[in-house]
Amino acid sequence: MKSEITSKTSLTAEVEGKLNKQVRMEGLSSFYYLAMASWCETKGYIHSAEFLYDHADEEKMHMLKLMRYINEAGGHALAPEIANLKYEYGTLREVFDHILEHEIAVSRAINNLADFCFKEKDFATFQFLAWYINEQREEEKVARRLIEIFDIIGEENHGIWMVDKEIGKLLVQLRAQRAAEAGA
Ligand code: OFO
Repeated sequence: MKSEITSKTSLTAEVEGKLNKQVRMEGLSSFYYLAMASWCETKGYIHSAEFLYDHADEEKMHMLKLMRYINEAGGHALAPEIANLKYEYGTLREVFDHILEHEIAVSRAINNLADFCFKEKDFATFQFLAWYINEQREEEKVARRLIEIFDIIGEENHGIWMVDKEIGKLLVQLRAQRAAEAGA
């Protein structure tokens, strides 16, 4: 149980509320990716499915990192409610177009959050968010690369199967990069 002194926090209610909003966005992201992974798997796009299942785990990690920060700072992280998922897609390309749009929206949300924390002089949270700013830059880069794969190979004839394979190769590269960063 928290004593009066340990329950004191420098986290303002407003910052806590906004961080919890971001927790929800990351949780939703994880489930968006899961829904897309499952759709891909049912259509036989096994490499894309693997890529998206992997990314669902990444998003869950983003959510947990925020939750742990809120609680450590004396706030209360709220596990998000998940609703209104999209389960059907017309094409594989539609899935990846959706991802780029979504990641751009997440980057904007993180930037607005960081801007708010800076103006509030909550420099600890501002500094904590630097990790997310870098992560979003990386995620947008990957999302653009995925779209390039479609544009370069094309989707006609066996093109879509090659696209799926290339997405699998990109996942191998990203996992190697992550392993290298973790070992650094
Ligand atoms: Fe959490 O980075 Fe994507 O959404």
